Amino acid sequence: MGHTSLEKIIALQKKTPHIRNLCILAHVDHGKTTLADCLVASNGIISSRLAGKLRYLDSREDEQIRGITMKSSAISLHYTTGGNEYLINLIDSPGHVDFSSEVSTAVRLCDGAIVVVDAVEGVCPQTQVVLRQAWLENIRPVLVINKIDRLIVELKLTSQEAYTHLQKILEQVNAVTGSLFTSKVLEERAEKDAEAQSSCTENGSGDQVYDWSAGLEETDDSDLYFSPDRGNVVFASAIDGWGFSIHQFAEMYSQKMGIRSSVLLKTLWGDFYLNAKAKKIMKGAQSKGKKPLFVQLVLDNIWSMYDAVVTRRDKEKVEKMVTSLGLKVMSRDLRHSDPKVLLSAICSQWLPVSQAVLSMVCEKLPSPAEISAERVEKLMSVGARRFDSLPEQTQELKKAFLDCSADETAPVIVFVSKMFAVDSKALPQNKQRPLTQEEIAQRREQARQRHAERQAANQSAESPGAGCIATPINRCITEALSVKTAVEEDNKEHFVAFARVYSGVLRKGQKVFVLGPKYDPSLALRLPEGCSAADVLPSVPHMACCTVDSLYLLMGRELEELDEVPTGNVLGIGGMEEFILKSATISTSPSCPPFTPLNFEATPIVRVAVEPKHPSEMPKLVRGMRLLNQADPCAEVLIQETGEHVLVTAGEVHLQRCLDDLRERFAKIEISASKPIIPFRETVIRPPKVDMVNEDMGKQQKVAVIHQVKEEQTKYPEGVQVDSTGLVTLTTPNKMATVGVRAIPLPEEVTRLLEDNVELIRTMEQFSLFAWEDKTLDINQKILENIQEFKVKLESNLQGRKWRGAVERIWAFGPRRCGPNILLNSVEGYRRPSVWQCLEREKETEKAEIRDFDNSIASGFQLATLSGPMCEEPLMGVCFSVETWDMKLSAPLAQQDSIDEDSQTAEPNIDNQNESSDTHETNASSASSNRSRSGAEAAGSSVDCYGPFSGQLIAAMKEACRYAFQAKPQRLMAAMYTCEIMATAEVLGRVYAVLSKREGRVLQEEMKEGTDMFIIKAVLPVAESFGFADEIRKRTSGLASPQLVFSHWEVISSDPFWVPTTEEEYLHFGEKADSSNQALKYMNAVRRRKGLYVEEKIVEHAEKQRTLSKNK
Ligand SMILES: Nc1nc2c(ncn2[C@@H]2O[C@H](COP(=O)(O)OP(=O)(O)OP(=O)(O)O)[C@@H](O)[C@H]2O)c(=O)[nH]1
Ligand SMILES: [Mg+2]
Repeated sequence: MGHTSLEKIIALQKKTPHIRNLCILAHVDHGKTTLADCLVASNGIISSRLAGKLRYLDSREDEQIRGITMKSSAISLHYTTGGNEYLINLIDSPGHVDFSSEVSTAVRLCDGAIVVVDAVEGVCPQTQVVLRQAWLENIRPVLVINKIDRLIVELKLTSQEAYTHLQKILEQVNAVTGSLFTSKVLEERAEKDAEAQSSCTENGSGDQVYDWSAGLEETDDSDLYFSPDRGNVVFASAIDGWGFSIHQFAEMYSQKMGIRSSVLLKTLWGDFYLNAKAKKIMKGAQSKGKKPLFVQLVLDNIWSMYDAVVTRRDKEKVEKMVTSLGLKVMSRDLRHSDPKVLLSAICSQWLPVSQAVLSMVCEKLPSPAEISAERVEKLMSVGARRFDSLPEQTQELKKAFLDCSADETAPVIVFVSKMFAVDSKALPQNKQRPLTQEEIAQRREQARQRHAERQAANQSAESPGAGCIATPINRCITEALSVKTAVEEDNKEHFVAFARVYSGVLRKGQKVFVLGPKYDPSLALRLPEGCSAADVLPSVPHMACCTVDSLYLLMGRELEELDEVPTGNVLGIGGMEEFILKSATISTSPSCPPFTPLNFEATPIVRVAVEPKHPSEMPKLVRGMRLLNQADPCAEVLIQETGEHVLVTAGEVHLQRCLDDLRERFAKIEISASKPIIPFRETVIRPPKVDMVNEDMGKQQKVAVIHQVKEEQTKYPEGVQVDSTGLVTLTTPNKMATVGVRAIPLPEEVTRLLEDNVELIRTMEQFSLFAWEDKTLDINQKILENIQEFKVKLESNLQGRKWRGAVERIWAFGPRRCGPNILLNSVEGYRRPSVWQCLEREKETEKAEIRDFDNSIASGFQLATLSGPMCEEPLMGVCFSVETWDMKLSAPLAQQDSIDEDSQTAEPNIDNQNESSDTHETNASSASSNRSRSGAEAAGSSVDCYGPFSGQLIAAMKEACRYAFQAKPQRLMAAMYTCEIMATAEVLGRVYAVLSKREGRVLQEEMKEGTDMFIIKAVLPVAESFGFADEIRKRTSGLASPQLVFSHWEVISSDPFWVPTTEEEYLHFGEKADSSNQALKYMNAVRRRKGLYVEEKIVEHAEKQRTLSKNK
């Protein structure tokens, strides 16, 4: 370790008001890790010469090779300012979109953030994302505008131009903050209004006062914005080691010019200039054409330094400047052939960036003790639960958070945001330390003894006697065995929990409760009062008791062992892998709630199937995948029904990293990964008005009508009736029930609404389940309002005769009970409880009659929406309307079967929803099999030859949905990425070429102000995206590098089942028309992958062969 000793850090850890927990956030490549290097170098952990080159916190090999950060890592630094000593727990985070989940895990543990912005690129998509994340977690940001050197060296701006440019960047950043702030104020306003209204109605006063100020005027937002005069902005060039805030210059010039520093502070940034004659600072530099103070006193100095050192290499001038600044530069640096070396030697002394950044951090960011009540409540109230609906003991813990006390009596509360794997060799316990004199003596003694023993053994072996020989051999074997286990131990991955203490002191050997994300604090009421983790307690779901094994101080690549960690610190905890999967809450109090889940911005979308090269190594792969799942906050591993092991990642780069990790760390075997499995969705659309050659349908003569009619006839098996409007009627095999279902495409906005409100739908579903069991779920008032709003929006988007009253009649959402498809109850005379039950405050007066087997219909719908008929991909944007449902049942059977069902279904459903995603694939089917099994048991003797009735109904409903779906024009939906590409004018053409080759669509192109860069916004199908970033980079010689973010699903306009029917189409596409149908290609690829039947046309004519080979 550097010059700050471990003891010093341990002492600092106890001074909570002097701790700063912060992370560095930015868009990719804006210089986070380089900046962190400079800060780390200020503590002597690395040499300041290497700062910026080493990228110390990028400790993984692939991070160094690729030059991007992939994992967030923490380091503790020591800094003294104004006579106070501070402990700074710094977390460097990745900027690449694929790793944005790592940002979420870092932000949760911090109280503040350094947001870095590249002075040339300005605010980029990830900059906005990280600002939002910081906002959502209620942590305070400060700004570092980095890479100012690029303005001088690359863009060759004058100091005046640079000033204008910097102003623009500040405006951009503040605009993002401003919009976050406005939306929050409006939200709060709406909340207040709602409260006021309800109290109004309670009081019974009829008068209403309308207030149309939005509340923005009253709320003070001035301290939110970044402004150099407020001291929350640093201008820097991390690579050259310099950085400053205007405070430093204000101090400097107040001594030199005799102007008060407080005056300078206010005027150094802004439209002020120095009137030399009057010796006054005046306003209106711009209108009078004068140099602003900032340019004259600050930027010009830096510009002339660069000019002398880098551009003109004027030795004399440099020496003059160095002496006038009172700096010392080694002659070795003065003579160095690379002017950058000299530059950074001078600048890092003159304006050390670490000084500027760390003093800003200590001054402007809050200490852990200053945690706000708002943030605490947010952390404590999970999901839809209201803070005041939490049990009393739990609410009392809010005080512990706010006190942030390290007292013996304070409860321990720790949050683990992720688990990371370390080599067992890297653990401090296993590190080789220099031996002390005593230890050396001890070892010598042991060796001597062993030698003596061996000699004695040899002697006895020489003397005859069978029994004696056995002993040394035995010992050999046991020794060999123990060596082997030691080697295995050595290779084992250890997991360290990345955590922070929010209250109390966490000690080694302490007994604590580990609470999983799904733990319910009200369960603690069942436990004896005042119990601790050391007691023998009944088992509670999602709660475990364990002993803290080891505690670590995180020092970048190194870990240092600690005995205790007081409140407010970031730490590592060892030995938790058995108890924690990805994140958890650790506490000494069982009534501690689990923290709210992290806000993940990335959607895992890229899936590959992996298998070992040698099939015998399967168990190793399985184990490796399990470890990978634990070590990565965002990766998902699952086993599909087909038995494939699937890995789901956020993007291509993330995928590569996961595969490397599997190969080299977790499974340590050769593995092969399939091509990425591209997800699709299936949907139906309204009949299109034009055909494939853009001719109006219906006007032309159908040529291949005979062809089609033949197909239509074979499409439906016996027992299925389809009428001309698409209503499908299907009867169960025992002829007891008949359902009539129609598929209707949902308007696009509705699909989007459903997608955006998954959480609300989940809450509603949970409420219904609770109601089913005659329990109530207390839902947060705000969430209720959101549900209400969601309902209103749905109603306004479902207009027209077809949708009359549809919102009230919604039966279920699917698949998995929260997906973007709707089951509609259009059965005449059937009233069932609405999905909007939670909104109806009073219990409905007229109790709805739930028919028997209501659930089977919904289950059939869930199954049908989970995998569609085109290629067994989930459905999206489809409404299934049940129009008839006739039952011919003997009463006893129905009763028996359905009672059993009621009691059975509730349980698996709750589990299904909350289960971590690795079981998702099989959820719906297992739920249904559960149900049919229960049906079988219950029906007992009355089972007919077709199996249990509920099962039959589920199957019939599922089939009916599938046929109804097929009766409409079907389409595939492709997942789309959005990307922003920054490129110079020269390479613009090539970027467009790559985009159009991959079926991308440009949405927008604009010039970035003040630069010669263009920003292109485009959408691109995920299916075409693999290798896209690489291709763009190659074609533009690395000038443009796009980042792909999943954005939405889009209907592929071509019909996969299309065959040419009109003469025009024949002319255009030929009889087979298999050349142009992209949707068909996608569909068949998926079917082939899933081992489904693929209908392929046989080559009939020899001449067609030619086209085929050309296509290859
Ligand atoms: N010209 C210039 N280049 C810089 C500066 N700071 C960083 N760089 C360069 O920018 C590139 C990216 O720097 P990193 O520190 O790895 O960026 P990062 O933000 O950590 O990137 P990710 O972790 O991948 O998001 C490197 O090549 C650095 O040398 C700077 O002040 N000026
Ligand atoms: Mg980095």
